[in-house]
Amino acid sequence: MKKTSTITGHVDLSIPAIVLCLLLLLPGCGNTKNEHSNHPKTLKEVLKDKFLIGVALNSRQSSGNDTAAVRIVKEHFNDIVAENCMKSIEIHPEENRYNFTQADEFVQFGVDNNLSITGHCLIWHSQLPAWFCVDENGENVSPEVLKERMKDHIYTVVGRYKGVIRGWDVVNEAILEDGSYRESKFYEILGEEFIPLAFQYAHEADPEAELYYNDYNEWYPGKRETVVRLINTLKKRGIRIDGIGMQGHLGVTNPALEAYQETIDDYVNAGVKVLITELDVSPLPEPRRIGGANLADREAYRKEIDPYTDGLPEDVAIEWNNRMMDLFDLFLKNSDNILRVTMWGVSDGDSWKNNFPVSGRTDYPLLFDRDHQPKEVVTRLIQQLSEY
Ligand code: 9MR
Repeated sequence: MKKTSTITGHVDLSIPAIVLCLLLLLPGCGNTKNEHSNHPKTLKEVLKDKFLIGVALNSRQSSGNDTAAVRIVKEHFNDIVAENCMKSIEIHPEENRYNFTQADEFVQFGVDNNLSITGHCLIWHSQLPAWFCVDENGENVSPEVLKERMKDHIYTVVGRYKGVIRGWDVVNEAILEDGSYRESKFYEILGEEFIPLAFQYAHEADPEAELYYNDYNEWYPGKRETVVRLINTLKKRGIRIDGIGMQGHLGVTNPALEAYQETIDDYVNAGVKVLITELDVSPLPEPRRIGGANLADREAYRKEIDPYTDGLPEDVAIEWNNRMMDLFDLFLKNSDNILRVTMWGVSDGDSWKNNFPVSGRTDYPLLFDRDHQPKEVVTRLIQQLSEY
């Protein structure tokens, strides 16, 4: 766009110009020396030298229809991930049919708004289309066939967004809390080898893309030991892995921050970076204190475990804000080793937590409330980091 300029060579003190000059003399108005005028006001500004600050988008957001959420995304975040539309059931519903409509729209949203883009997720036992691991009789396919299918899926999806998507959750949630492998179809047919294969295919499809393993509840010692073993195996075999995604589906007291720190340390010592993914902190009672996101761990609705339908009492809101602040303090302390922190949704009304582990509750797990207003922790973070 061309800049407009005047070439008359004299200053024309018309009325608007005089008004402008007077305004410039008012304290804090256009005065570059004013000590507050240049202070950053958004999360992405204050965190820019620390780590990327990301958010998951649903398709109403990446299509631009949810304008209130889009305003927040553009203002505060610099990385996006698709909450659902890149999962295999959505993007590859039948063996010979891909559906890129929503994924393309999501990626375009990122490109148009100059955001870094995370791909989620390539190989996951859940939201997996029925055809993927079985033949026409419903029997498991052979290891060779499954390898071909995985390769085709990964080559096609990663290849389509090559050079545009910064990094991929290559494998999601393959390891259980006790450190054993989840008995998924992938594991049943290929054993542990399905994970190195998936990383290898993803690297072949886009050699520049960062590659991550993503899971929840990694502070369980058994689980993180197996994740560390996996990192070692990949590294020993020269297969690229950049980071471990630590899903943050947390409660206000569970888990302890020490366990979180130990997990970060273990991963960093194994030679990878950490990504805090899928962050949401629920202040609601945890019926069974299992934590995490295993979709099978559901609980029936009871009024007494849905106590805040009319809003969050002040003491609970204070506890929630303090917990989120403590978590961000921990992330900031580890910022040399953390590539990104991603919220799993824009505002409370969007969150999957309203339906997990109990359907139909009113939850408050995200940084922006149902009216799209920032919670106190957002203001505190911006203030604290601006003062450095
Ligand atoms: O937030 C997602 C929700 O809308 C879907 O219904 C659900 C279905 O599996 O997946 C949710 O996202 C999951 C993410 O992709 C992987 N980790 C756990 C997340 C919460 O279930």
